[in-house]
Amino acid sequence: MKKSIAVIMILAICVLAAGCGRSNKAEKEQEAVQTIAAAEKIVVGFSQLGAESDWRSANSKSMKETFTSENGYELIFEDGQQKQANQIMAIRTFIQQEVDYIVLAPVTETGWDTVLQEAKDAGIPVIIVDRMVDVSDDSLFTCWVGSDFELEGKKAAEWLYQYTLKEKIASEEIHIVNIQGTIGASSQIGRTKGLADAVKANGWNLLAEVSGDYTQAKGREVMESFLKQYDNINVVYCENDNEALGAIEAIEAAGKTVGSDITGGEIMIISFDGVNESAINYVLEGKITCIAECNPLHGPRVQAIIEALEEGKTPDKFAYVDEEIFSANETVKDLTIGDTVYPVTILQPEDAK
Ligand code: GZL
Repeated sequence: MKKSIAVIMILAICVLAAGCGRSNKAEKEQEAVQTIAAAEKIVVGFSQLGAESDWRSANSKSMKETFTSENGYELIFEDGQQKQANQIMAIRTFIQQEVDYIVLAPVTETGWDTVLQEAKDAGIPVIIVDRMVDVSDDSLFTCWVGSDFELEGKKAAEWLYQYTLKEKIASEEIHIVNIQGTIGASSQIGRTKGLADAVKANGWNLLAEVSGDYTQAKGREVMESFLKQYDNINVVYCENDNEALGAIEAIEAAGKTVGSDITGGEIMIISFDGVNESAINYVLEGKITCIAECNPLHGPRVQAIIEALEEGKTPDKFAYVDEEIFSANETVKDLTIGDTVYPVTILQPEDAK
């Protein structure tokens, strides 16, 4: 609730209470106390894009655990079910409710200008979390916090390149398929570009790219289709762990083996996120060769932005999250991308979930 309205309500209740009988006065004063309590809460309207993956569930959990009443917030959580129209409707509802802040986890990058302009006209700051929005005017949102998805893709592709060097696998022997994320999502755009640039630079054979929409079911379906079309796949680049789990189901159902022994006929699985417990265990078992981390715990990061704004400070417009790359295969110890060296985190048996 907007504090200004709450203050007026409190004053009105106190005036009314003064003119009432004893019992009624107590009720009015209790009402004033409740109104004060409500007035002190910072109301956050959060438009979450969906519940398509373990990453998304962890992201929602982080937001709900952060924006609690005990922490001084009232969280209004709306699940967009992976549809932009639902998210736009949620934002318009938040505007009507006069929330103090709008947080948006956008399903795709485009199509937000109009509704973000409405939020700006209503004087409500908008914080973008996770994926990016592609708008004509950056003043339509206050801040963004999330991952460098192209860097995630570069890390995954560079791990594969370093592996081929150390194992003396010729570039022309790499036959790769990409199970993409939701088309138009920043995470899909960045991870797909990271691979595409490496394919071009290294001369790998990219057989096909199809969206698995970040779900396990679609990931399995896409992999089944790839296996019917191609008999020489030896690397599967999955743009999240849920797709990787689906791909592994399809590969094993086809009587093939996943692993890092490409020249021995195994199919290598490369993935993103590192949230799904089965995926972490698969890394330890060697079924998934490496995972580029994508950290979902944005609740405290968004809270820090809101607290800064409440104090009249100007937080950074863009805040990128530091992330690792995980493997149990010790062939590649670190990656150099640009001027930065990224150590590979080698998972140990005690990391099992
Ligand atoms: C990445 C996020 C992606 C995850 C998927 O920040 O947008 O969406 O990689 C999730 O698991 O569905």
